[in-house]
Amino acid sequence: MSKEIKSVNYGLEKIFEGAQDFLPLLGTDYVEFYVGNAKQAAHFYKTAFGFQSHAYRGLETGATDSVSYVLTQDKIKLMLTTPLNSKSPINDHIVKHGDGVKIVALWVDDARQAYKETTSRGAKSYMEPTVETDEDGEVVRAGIYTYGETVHMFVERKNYNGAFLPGFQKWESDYNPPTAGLKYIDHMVGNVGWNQMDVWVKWYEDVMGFENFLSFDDKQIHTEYSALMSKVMSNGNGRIKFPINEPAKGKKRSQIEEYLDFYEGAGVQHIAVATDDILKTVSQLRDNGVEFLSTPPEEYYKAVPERLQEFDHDLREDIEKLKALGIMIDADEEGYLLQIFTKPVEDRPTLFFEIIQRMGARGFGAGNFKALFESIEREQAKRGTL
Ligand code: TYF
Ligand code: FE
Repeated sequence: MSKEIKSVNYGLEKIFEGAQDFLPLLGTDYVEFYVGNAKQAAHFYKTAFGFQSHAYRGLETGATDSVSYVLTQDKIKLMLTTPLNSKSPINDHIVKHGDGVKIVALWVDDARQAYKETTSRGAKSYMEPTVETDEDGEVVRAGIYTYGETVHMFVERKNYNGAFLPGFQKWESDYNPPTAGLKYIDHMVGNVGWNQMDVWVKWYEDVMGFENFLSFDDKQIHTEYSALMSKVMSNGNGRIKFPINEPAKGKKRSQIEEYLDFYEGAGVQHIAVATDDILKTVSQLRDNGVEFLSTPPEEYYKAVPERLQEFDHDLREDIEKLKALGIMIDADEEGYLLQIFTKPVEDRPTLFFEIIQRMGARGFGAGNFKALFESIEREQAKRGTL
C-alpha cells in the first residue's frame, strides 16, 4: 500500500500557480461543538486533553439562550455550547446528532467579502455578515452551510483586541491542568453519504476555491470487511485541509456507514491535532484517561523498518516506545509521520480525534489505513455495528 502512494500527485504547486485565490484563509479560527452539557464537556477537554480555560459567555455575562466555554491549547480554540432552555434551536441539533461539531470557523481578513464570494458561487447562507462590538473593538462574522448541518463561519478580527469574541469574558478558573502539547489543527474530516464525496469535492472547488490534494479509492482503502473512499481538499495556501469520506460497498458495515447512521447524516468525523512530541503527548493523554483504538498487531511493527527504508528515511524515534503507546508510522517521499486515533469521544460512535506528528510527510497515513481500519472494526464488532 505504501508503494501506491508514490503515484499520488500532490496538488499544492498547481494551486500556487493558479488564478488569484478568491477566498484567502489565514487559518482555522475556532471549532464550535453543540453539546448537552458544556460545563462537563469543558472539564473533560481540560482534564483529558490538556486544554486551557480561555473565555466564557453565559448567564453571568448576560446571555439567556445558551452558554459557551472557549478552551485553547497553543493555536487551537474549541468552543463548547449548550442551550439554556427548550426553545433554543441548538436543542434540535443535539437531539438529531448527539454532541458534535456545528461550526468550523475560518479566520479571514474580510468576512463580508468571503461571504459574498462563496454565496455568489452557490453556498447556502447560515448567517449574513454580522458586526459585534465591545470595548475591545469589533469582529465581523458570516456563515455558510457545508455538508449536513455543519457550518463554515468566516471570522474577521483585524479590528479586535479582546480575548475571543464580543460578549465573552475572560474565563478565570482555579482548575488549570497542564497542556498536552497539542499545537494546531492539521486537518478536519467530513463524512458524507453514499456517492456524495464528489458532490462535496466539487462544492469545495467551486464555492471555496479549494483543490483536490490527494485521493484514495476503495481499492486502496479497504479491509476484508469494509471499504471507503476519501479525497483531501486543500485551500490555496495549504493551511486548511478537509478530507471528505464516503462509504463504499464491502462485506460488512463500514465505519463511515456507522457514523452516518449514528450521527443521522453527514458531519465532522475526526479532528486531527498536531504535536511536535507525540511520545510525550500520547503518554500524557493515556495517563489522563483518553481512550485510544487498540494497538496494531506485532506484524505491523515488524514491517515498519522496511516501509521506512523504501523511502530512505531514518526514524528518529525509538520504535519500541512508539509500539508501547500504539503510535503508527507511515512514510512518503518527503518524510514520515506518526499518528494515533482516539475512540469516539461520545457514546454515539461519531466524532473522534487523531494525534499527528509530521516529520516532513504531507500525506495522511495511507500505509496505516489497513491497520487502522481493522482496529476500528474491532470496536465496531464489540458494539455489534459491523
Ligand atoms: O484523515 C485521514 O485521511 C486519515 C485516515 O475514516 C483516516 O486520518 C481516513 C478515514 C477514516 C479514518 C482515518
Ligand atoms: Fe486524519
